[in-house]
Amino acid sequence: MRIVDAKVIICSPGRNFVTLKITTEDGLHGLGDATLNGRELAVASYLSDHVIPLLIGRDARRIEDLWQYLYKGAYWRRGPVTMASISAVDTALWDIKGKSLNVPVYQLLGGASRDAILVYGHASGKDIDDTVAAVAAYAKLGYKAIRAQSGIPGLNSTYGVGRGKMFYEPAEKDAPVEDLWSSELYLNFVPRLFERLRKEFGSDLHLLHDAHHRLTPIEAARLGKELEPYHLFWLEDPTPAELQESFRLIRRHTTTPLAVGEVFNSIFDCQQLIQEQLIDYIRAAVVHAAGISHLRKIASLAEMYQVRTGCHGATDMSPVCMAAALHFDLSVHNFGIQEYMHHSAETDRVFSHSYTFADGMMHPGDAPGLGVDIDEQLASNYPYRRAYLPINRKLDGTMHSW
Ligand code: EZ4
Ligand code: CO
Repeated sequence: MRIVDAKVIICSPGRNFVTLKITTEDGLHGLGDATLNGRELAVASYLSDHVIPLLIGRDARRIEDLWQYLYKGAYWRRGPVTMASISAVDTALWDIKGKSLNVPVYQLLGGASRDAILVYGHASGKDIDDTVAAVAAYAKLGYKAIRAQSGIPGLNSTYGVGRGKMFYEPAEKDAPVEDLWSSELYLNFVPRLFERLRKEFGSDLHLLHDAHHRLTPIEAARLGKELEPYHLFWLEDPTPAELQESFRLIRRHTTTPLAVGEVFNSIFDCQQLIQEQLIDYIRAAVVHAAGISHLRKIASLAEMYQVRTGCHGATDMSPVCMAAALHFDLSVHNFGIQEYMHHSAETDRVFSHSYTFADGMMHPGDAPGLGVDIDEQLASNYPYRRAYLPINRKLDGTMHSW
């Protein structure tokens, strides 16, 4: 089953997406997401200029061999641009394999390990009252797990406080927005938010929070400790994870479960975190961690150490990535939770999909392959628009992690 065509489709139905479409001599096609938020065209070029010429004429059935060919064959290993490109190829080939055998991808991955997939939604507000109302709205929609982020008095804008109703979209046109940050104000505020949320919603609702890489290890330890009475499902990205051993310090001080890994692109980024049991959930995503094939290897390592999966699923993971994630989530034994942020109506029109949401749970559907397609004609009405993620500065102007 030879690959006869491959092309990159760049579109912006509300936000930018980079999609790889691979076609075989049998007339089947498969899709892979290659979106790297704020750096989309670098991946598109890597695919068009370097990867696609290598794909034409190859056997689409040899998924693992093609993965290794693109990984080992580049000599320059890893990095978000390379790994997002490999992911797009890998995901598209799983899609094709499913279609050629007439089964949904999860059946190729060992079949369903559960009936449905627990997902969490994103509630945010400008202050505590607003955030309480947003959490209530999500609970009313049936969500059993909700991430809560709130504006902080004294800071003009805060990570995770959305503009849309059902999603949070940080990328802005033309130039990066500049946020202001104070760990002191944040640390004094967040425990009060969760004290109130537990008071309002009781103990059964799963509550999550994202610190978005902003704290030092000892600050993160303090936050984890002070949040213990409110039993978070997880505290996400408490400190940047380039230094994996820094999580030892956090771990020594708190039993609040930790989730890390949305910016990871390989198993080597989380090897120490998993093997030393420094985290509870690994957040690597299909699109950024080199596809379904590589993410399954990460999950297998994690399974040995009782670390569960919690894939990144913000709006910059396209519906193609979302579908791939749901097939992965349904099949893998040590699944924990899946992030789910609604896409805009325009995005859903461009990318039709078979996955569904009901009562706080999702299912990828039983269409052959991934169960997602792209309307290229419609997509062409939404040309690429340059957009950047925000940057973050401390109150004295020092650059800080966003
Ligand atoms: O900042 O997807 O948990 N979700 C997140 C997201 C990320 C964006 C980056 O592209 O942290 O909001
Ligand atoms: Co996050």
